[in-house]
Parts: sequence; structure tokens; C-alpha cells
Amino acid sequence: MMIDPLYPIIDHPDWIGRLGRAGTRLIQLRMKDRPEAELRVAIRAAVAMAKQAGVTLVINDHWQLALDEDARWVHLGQEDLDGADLAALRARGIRLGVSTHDGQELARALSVQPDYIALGPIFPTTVKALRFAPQGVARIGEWKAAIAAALPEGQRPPPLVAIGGITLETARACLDAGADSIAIISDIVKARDPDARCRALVAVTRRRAPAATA
Ligand code: 3NM
Repeated sequence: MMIDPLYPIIDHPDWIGRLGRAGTRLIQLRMKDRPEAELRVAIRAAVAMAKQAGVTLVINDHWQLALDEDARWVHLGQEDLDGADLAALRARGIRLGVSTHDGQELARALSVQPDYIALGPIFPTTVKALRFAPQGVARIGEWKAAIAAALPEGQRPPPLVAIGGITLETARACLDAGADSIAIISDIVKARDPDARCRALVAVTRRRAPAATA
């Protein structure tokens, strides 16, 4: 399965229409530490807005609310995997992305047969305090190889999403190194002109990689 090469992450549904108009096709809603009632309202609005904008919406973390509100994708960190009812998500056809930061986490992620695997942080990030040092761009190719090696012969590897400190300037290098998509927070939402930044990222990420997609 293919996923869009640009994957903005936002913390409020209001961004969805705006980034959709800027050409985005895949967006994650990542809201932390809010009351459940507020989350439910936001997720419900986000599902409706994404449908209208023709955007694939991924709900971070709140898998039960995603189920309730008929979202189609959920993203879980390793900690969230423990408590999540993956069978319920699967039964409803909800697709799943999983974060990874080291080999142990990769093995765990692969064991739940996710629809994509995220690797981070590629570069230093100011958004999230992580136990992990920046991986560097070269790790992306290593992850691709490790994923392929871990799967049974003939099984299609899940797409790889690179995340953490990625910007317009480094986006292409991540894709050329083997990432199928790049997830970005700050370089879009903290840009002086987020719409223009997003359009520039769409242009850069849609350009074909010389060898990888030839
Ligand atoms: N997860 P920015 S890095 C949400 O490595 C998140 O798992 C990461 O934000 C991981 O694009 C990260 O501003 C933050 O660096 C990404």
C-alpha cells in the first residue's frame, strides 16, 4: 500500500482544511493531555473535515475515540500499543501506524503487522522529549533493510515514515534515503507562512527520487 510522501502532524482540526487546500493528502491529529470530551469533539470534527477535504486522517493515540468516531487510521507509540485493543481496530478495518526508535521497538512493531512503521527522531526535535539520540538519515536505509529482512519471503514491507526535525531542506534527502513519507510538525505549523511552506513541501516530496521509484 502506498502512503502520501508528505505527512503533516497537527494539534487542532482547524489545520485540516487549510493544509488540504495546500495539497496535503495525509494528516495526523496529535492532541495530548486534554479532557476526553474535548478530544471527542475534536476527533469528530477532524473526521468530518478530512472527509470533506479528501485527506486521509490518522488519529494519534486515542484509539477508543477513533473507533467511536469512525476514524480510518490510528497511530500508536510503543507505550500505547500495550493498552490498545488491536483486534477491535482490525475488526473495523482501521489501519495502524506504529512508532519505532530502536531494534527492540521495531520487532515489537512488526509483530502487530502495522500498515506503516515510523522511525525517529531522524534529526534533533524540540517537540518531544525522547530517550533516543537523533538517528541520522543513513538509519532510514538500514531500517528499510531490517524490515525487509524480518519479514517472511514474499511479504510486502509496510511503508516507512521518517519523523523528527525534518524540514523543507532535508525532506528530499529522507525520501531519497528510502523513507516512503516524512512526518513533520514544526517546519509547517511554526513556519511564518504555513500554507506556503506546505505547498513547497508538497512540491519537493512529489518529485520522483532518481533511483528509488524509477
Ligand atoms: N515523534 P518535528 S519525533 C511526534 O521520534 C514525534 O517518535 C517522534 O516534530 C519520534 O517535526 C516527533 O517538529 C516530533 O520535529 C516531530
